[in-house]
Order: sequence, then structure tokens, then C-alpha cells
Amino acid sequence: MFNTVLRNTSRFANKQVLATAQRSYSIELKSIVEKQIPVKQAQIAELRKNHGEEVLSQCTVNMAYSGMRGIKGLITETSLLDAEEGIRFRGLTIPECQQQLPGAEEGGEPLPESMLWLLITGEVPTRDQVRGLTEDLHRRAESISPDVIKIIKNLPNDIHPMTQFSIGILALQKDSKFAQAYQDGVHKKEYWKTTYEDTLDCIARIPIVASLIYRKNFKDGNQIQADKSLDWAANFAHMMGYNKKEVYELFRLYLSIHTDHEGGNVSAHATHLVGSALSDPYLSLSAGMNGLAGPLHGLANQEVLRWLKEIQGKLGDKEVNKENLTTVIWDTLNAGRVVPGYGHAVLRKTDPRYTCQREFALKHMPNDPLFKLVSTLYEIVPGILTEQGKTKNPFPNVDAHSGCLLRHYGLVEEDFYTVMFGVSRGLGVLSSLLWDRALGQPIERPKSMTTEALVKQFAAKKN
Ligand code: AMX
Repeated sequence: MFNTVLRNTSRFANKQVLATAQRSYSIELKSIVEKQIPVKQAQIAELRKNHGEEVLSQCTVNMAYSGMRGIKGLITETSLLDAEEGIRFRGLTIPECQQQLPGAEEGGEPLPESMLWLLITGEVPTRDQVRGLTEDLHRRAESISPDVIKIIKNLPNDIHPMTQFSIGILALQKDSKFAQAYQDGVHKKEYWKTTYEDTLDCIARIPIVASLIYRKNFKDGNQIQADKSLDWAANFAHMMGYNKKEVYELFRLYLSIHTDHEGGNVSAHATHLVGSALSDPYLSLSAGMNGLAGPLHGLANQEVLRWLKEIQGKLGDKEVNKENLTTVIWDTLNAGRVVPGYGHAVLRKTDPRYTCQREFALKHMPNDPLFKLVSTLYEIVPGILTEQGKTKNPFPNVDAHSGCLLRHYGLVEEDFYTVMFGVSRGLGVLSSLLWDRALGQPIERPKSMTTEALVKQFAAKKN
């Protein structure tokens, strides 16, 4: 229905009316943020006045040597992760988001624009507000610099798509309004305004960057122009060359659920850290994407698909049953490798992002052979990882499922999967960066120690 509305709007509406609507909607989002900033600042001032010296979390020596796991030392407003329950985006679980956030049609998957609105404001948007945001993003995408297109087209195909994506985001950086405003001597209270502009410009343009990388690396190299009658996610699918209704829905779901996972994960933390030096949103996001490109983080979706294909290759004509799969999983573990798509630094239960993708598969592709393999693995991997006794969480994470969905619809190039993750993650980490600027978060600079210093510290205590 949303598409039809959009199509009808773009086909029949008087251009001037549409332009006015675009202006008013985009200003509405910005003015909501503007109103929220003093309220949040006052809330924080009150909290710090009353509890500023209270201990939030301790840091043991083990924690310092274990990737700072469990240390509460970051403020991220957009989402919160519970080890048992999974992610809440501004207080809403994934099923709640699926129910409450406007989709393209009644009962459909949420539109990432709805999620973006929620992440930025903490409010569920109206259908009209989402439509306005979609139009605003289309307008911002139009002014992507031709130089960016040229740079991407000239990148050699043997550079990994994630590296190309990071380069593409850096190429967009020359249009940073924050960087320009800083050079012009903007007052620090105004930082958030140009960060807002960069955030929306960047989110509008990264699907062009990503789809161009896809078309160049894996298809005929021709850029497919945007279809402004489509929402942000469907248009991304369209620019990649996919135009089925089910693919649009998959993209909406995929690009909504990968947006944010509180602040401590590598991509969010890297974006926040780099942004804390007042590097602009493009520089910050590119840094986050370089972290997402690691196999223990976002690249795991690529690794899962490779591993599934490896399993299929090993089994050959043998039946896909629990016994055969058990042998293959132990082979992976005994080779000193991780089972990709399983385990998590915070979660201790099946990732709800896995569950909602499984539900999508059950609804749309229950007989897909790869989905059946993924499902059988879900039945046995947790038991095997528990038996091995190393991982704190033997259950699947988001990456265990996403590849098999994409592959079903013909998106078989697994090297590209993390780029899709990255396009989505941009929404969450840039929304957070916007709030970092709005709240005047300072440069991040935790204290580090040397082992020698620690040894001395404890020797001194003993004496
Ligand atoms: N397969 C095999 N071993 C695993 C494992 C897995 N899936 N998950 C954890 N382990 C091992 C660890 O490598 C570690 O072994 P070590 O003691 O020899 O170093 C031990 O179990 C304890 O690890 P942990 O405390 O449970 O996990 P962690 O917080 O250190 O790491 C994570 C979390 C995600 C990196 C890890 O579970 C992993 O490597 N999983 C596979 C890769 C993956 O799916 N990554 C994607 C995560 C989600 C995302 O960010 N997109």
C-alpha cells in the first residue's frame, strides 16, 4: 500500500506540493530533535548531579585482558542489549518494531526509515512522517557527487567489497557539512545541526555507493538509477537489480534489524570513538565499517555462507542428517576454527534477529535446501558447542541466517553480504553520533596500562 501511495504521489502530485511536503517533513524530524536536546541535557545534568560519583561498573584485571567485556563505560541512547532477551531499539523489541513501525503495507516488515526515525527520536513515526523521510532521503541522494561514482567505478574488483564500501564512504566525505562548519568556526552548541545533515545525506547516499559496488563487481557494471516511487530499502534492492516484492520485504526487514546493537560492538564503538575526536560522520562511519569487516563481527555473514558451502561440498552426495553434520562441525572446531554465526559477546540466548529471519524463511521459503541445512545446524550446533565447553553462548547470532535468505532470492555473492550489513548499521551508528554531538560528548580517552605496571601495582600492594 505504501508503495502504491508513494507511486501515486510521485505520479500525480503537483511538483510544488511535493517539494513543500519534503521540506516540511525533513524539518519536522530536525525540529523534534531540536526540542528533545534540552530535555535530554537537563535529564543528564540531573542524573550527574545526584549520582555522578556513584560506581557504575568495576573493571577487574581479567576484564581488562578480556576485551573489556561487561564494563559499563559508554553512553549510547539508541538501543540497549539484554543478554537474555536481545536487542531493544529505543525500548522496543524486534517483534514490537514489526508490529508498531510503519511498513510498506499493512502487516508488512518495518521500513528502515521508520526505524531511523525511532532511533533518532525515540518515537514511533506516523506513516506520513515516514513518507516525508523517504522523500527527503531521495532528495538528498540526488546530489551525490559524480566524483564518488567515478572513484567507485575505478576501483579494481579484486579489492574486497567492504574495503570498496569504506573507500566509497570516504569519497562522500568531501561534502561533509560538519567538516565545513567546523572550518568556518561554528559554535560547539551547533555541532549537532550539521551532524544531522551529514547523517541524513550519508544514509541517503550509501545505498548508491553499495549498489554501484555490487553492479560493478558482480553484474554488468551499469549503474541502475534510483526509482523515487520506492522506499529506501526497496530502492536499494532495485538499484542492485532486484525487483521482486518479496525481495523488497526482505531488504526492509534485513536493513531494519541490522541497524543497531547498543554501543559496545566494534562497528558502533569504532564510529563513536573516531567521532569523539570530532571527525565528521563520514570519517567516523568509515572507521566503523572497517571494524564491521572483521570476521568475528560483520564479516561473519560471509563466513557463514562459505562454511555452509564447505559443508555441502564435504557431504557431497551424502544425506544431510544430524550424524553427518556433527562430524563436519567437530572437524571445524578441531581445526581451531570458530563455527561462524554462533556465539556472542553479550547475548546468552538465540539472537532475536536470527529468530525473525527464521520466521521470514518459514513464511516465504520453507522448502529451500539451504534453509533446511541452516535449520538442522540450529538443532545440533548449540549442543556441540556446549559439549566443547568453551563458548559462553552456544546459540546462533544474526549472521547464521541472513545469507541463506539472500541466496534464496539470487543474491549469491557472499562477499557482498557485509556491505548490506554496513548499509543498515549506518542508520544506528550515525543516529548515535548525532546524539553524541547533541549532548556534547567529549573526546574518548580511556586509561590503558602495561602488564609491567600492573605487576608492579600488585607487588606494591603485597608489600
Ligand atoms: N565457535 C567456536 N568457538 C567459539 C565460538 C564459536 N562460534 N564462539 C566462541 N568460541 C570460543 C572463543 O573463540 C573463545 O575461545 P578461546 O578461549 O580459545 O579464545 C571461547 O569460546 C570463549 O569465547 P566467548 O567468551 O564465548 O566469546 P567472545 O565474547 O570472546 O566472542 C564472538 C564472541 C562473537 C566473537 C565469538 O562467539 C565468535 O567468534 N563467534 C563466531 C563468529 C561470529 O559469528 N561472529 C559474529 C557475531 C555477531 C556480530 O557481531 N555480527
